[in-house]
Amino acid sequence: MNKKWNLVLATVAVAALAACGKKEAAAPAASAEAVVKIGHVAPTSGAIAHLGKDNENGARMAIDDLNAKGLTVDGKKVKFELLAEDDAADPKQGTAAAQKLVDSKVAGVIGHLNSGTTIPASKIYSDAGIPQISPSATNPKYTRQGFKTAFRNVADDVHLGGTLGKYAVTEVKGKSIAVVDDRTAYGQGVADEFAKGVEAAGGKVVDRQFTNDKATDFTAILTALKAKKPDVVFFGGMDAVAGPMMRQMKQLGINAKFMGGDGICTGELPKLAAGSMADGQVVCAEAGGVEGEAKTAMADFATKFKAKYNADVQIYAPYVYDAVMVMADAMVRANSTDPAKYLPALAKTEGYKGVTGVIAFDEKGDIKNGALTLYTYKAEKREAIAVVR
Ligand code: ABU
Repeated sequence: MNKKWNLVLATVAVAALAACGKKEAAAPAASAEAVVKIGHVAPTSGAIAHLGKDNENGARMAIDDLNAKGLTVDGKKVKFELLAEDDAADPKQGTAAAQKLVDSKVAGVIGHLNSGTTIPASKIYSDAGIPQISPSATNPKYTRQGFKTAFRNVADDVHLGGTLGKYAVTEVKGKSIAVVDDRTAYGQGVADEFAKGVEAAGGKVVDRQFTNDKATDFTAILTALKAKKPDVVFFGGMDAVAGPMMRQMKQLGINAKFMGGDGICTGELPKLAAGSMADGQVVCAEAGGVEGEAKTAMADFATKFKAKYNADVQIYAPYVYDAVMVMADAMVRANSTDPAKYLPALAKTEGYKGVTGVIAFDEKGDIKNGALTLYTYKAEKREAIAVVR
C-alpha cells in the first residue's frame, strides 16, 4: 500500500471514529460489511483464452490482496467480489457481458481485453454511469468517444504502432516492409499506425495484406507478399494468428524480421510459432513498461503470480492488477463505492504507484506519459530491448 493510500485510509478511519464517537464512544468504526462487485471481461474461451485467463487472474489477485488488506470506506468494511465474464473476443458477446454486469449492479468494470469488444461495451457502461478501465485495449477510439467513464492504463496504438514503424526503419533498417492485419479494431488500427510510422521515418510499405482473427491458412497472402521480397513483415493481430503465420512464413522461405504490437508480444508466442522463431527475428512491444528500481515490483508480481496460479504472466496481468487497485484507491479517496461519487476521484488519479509504474489519467482517461517496452525473443524467451516514452 502506498503512503498516500495509508494516509487516506487513516483519515477515513479517523472520520468514521469521530462520527460514531459523539454518542456511542465504544461503537466500532467499521461495524458492517459492504460487498462491492467489480466486473471483469476478457475472452476466457477461444483462441486467445490464455490471454483472457492471464487478465482475469490479474484481477483475482488484486481482489484477493484488497480483501486481505481489508479496506474501510464510509465506515464500512469492504469485501470486493469479482464478477468475471467471458466475451470470447466477440463484439456481440462483449456487449451482452457488459449489459449483464450493469444489471448485476457492479461498481466498476475492468476490461475488456480486446479493442473490438471494449469500444462497443464502453457505451453501455457510459450510459449506466459505471467506470471502466481497460488494461489492454489499445485502439485510440476507446477513449476518444467523450465518455467520462472510460479509462485505460496502457499506451494506445498511435504510440505503439508509430514507435514500431519508426523502429522498423531506423533500427531494424527495413527497406522493404510488408504489413498484414486481421481486420479487427485492434489489428487494423495498429497496422495503420505502423504504416504511418514507417512512412514518417522515410521507409516504404511495399505490400499490404489482410486476414482475419480466426484464420489458420495464410498461403495466399504470404505468397503474394513473398513476391515483394520483404525484409520486415509487420502483423497487426494477436499471437494465436501470428504463431501459425510465422510457421508458414518459414515453410515458404520468407526470412524476414517479424514485427507486431502488444497482441503478439506474449509469453505464448514461441509455443504458437512451434520452433519457427529464430533468435532476434521478432520485434514487438508491450504498451507499458518500467525502468530502474521500478522493475523490482514488476518482478515480484511475476513471482507471486507464478506461485499463485502456476502460470507465467503472458503480458497484461500486472496492468489488470493495477487497474483494480486504482479503482479501489479512488473509492477510498472519495469515501464512497457509489460509481457516481468515486468517478470524479478516479478521473483525478495522480501519482498512483502501481506495480506497472506511476499511474495518472489525462482528460480523455488515457494514461499520462505512457511507456512502451520493445521486446525480442532469444531462445524462445522474451527479452526487453528498451523502454521508450
Ligand atoms: N492491445 C492488444 C490486444 C487487445 C486489443 O487492443 O484488441
